[in-house]
Amino acid sequence: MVEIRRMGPQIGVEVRGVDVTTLDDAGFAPIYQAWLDHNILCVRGQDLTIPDFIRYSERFGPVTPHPSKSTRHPDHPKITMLGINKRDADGKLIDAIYRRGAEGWHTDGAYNQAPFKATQLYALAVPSRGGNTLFANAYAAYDGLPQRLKERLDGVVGAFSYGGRRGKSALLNQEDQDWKPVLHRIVRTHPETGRKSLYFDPGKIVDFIGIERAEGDELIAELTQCMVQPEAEYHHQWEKGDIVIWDNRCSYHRAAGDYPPEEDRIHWRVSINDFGVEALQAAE
Ligand SMILES: O=C(O)CCC(=O)C(=O)O
Ligand SMILES: [Fe+2]
Repeated sequence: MVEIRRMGPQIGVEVRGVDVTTLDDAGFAPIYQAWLDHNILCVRGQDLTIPDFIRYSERFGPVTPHPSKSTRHPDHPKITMLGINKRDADGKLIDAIYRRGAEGWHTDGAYNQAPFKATQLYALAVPSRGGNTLFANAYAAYDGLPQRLKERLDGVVGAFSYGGRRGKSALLNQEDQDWKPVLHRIVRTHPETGRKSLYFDPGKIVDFIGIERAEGDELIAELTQCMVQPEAEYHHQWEKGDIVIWDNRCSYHRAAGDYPPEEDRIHWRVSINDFGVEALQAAE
């Protein structure tokens, strides 16, 4: 029996009682719709091989390799490994791996001309405590903006890059550090739901086009405050065998980054694009 149950009050839905490896189109349709309606979807209790996980992920859109080459699976470049090789040769914890995604609220792929539609993780090992992924609803962030900001942001375009204002990123190879910023509207309309969201990422924004740096700094601080609205959060506590997909067009997320470092927290991760050649080219 398939069970679909809401998780957070404004975000998140859980599905139990399916095996994603045998799901037909009629079985997949309500799952996809539940994901569109609730931004974040968890399917519990799956036992997958890498090809199973890629095949299921590709029902949502084309999967492309992540720009961080050093964390790709050596035999399956479409798979990024999270939580693997987190110590250097001297046994010292590598923060860029251990705390990946924990620097702050963000949306994945804002540095691409065609940002990732979705990101999906499959949990292989879960720590005894901590290690949650936190999610927030970006429709609620837009709805909660003061009217003054809604008017100010109307038509405003931001320039985003991998390292944002910091420039460099520890997860990129040397040859990939020189990232050319791309432009996105700060208020975006979701192509499938038609709803407006606040499209923002404080770690990847470089500038707002036509706005001075100092004024841009103030706007960044103000928008950062608006990203997570009361009641619009959901914290996912992982179970082994969970698949979680989030919609980068209408949600933000961050890793809690707080699990005991001597324990394993391991996921396979894929980046999922919108259909179309442009998206594929932009992600390469
Ligand atoms: O590990 C997590 O909980 C999320 C990491 C993250 O931000 C990502 O995979 O995009
Ligand atoms: Fe992320």
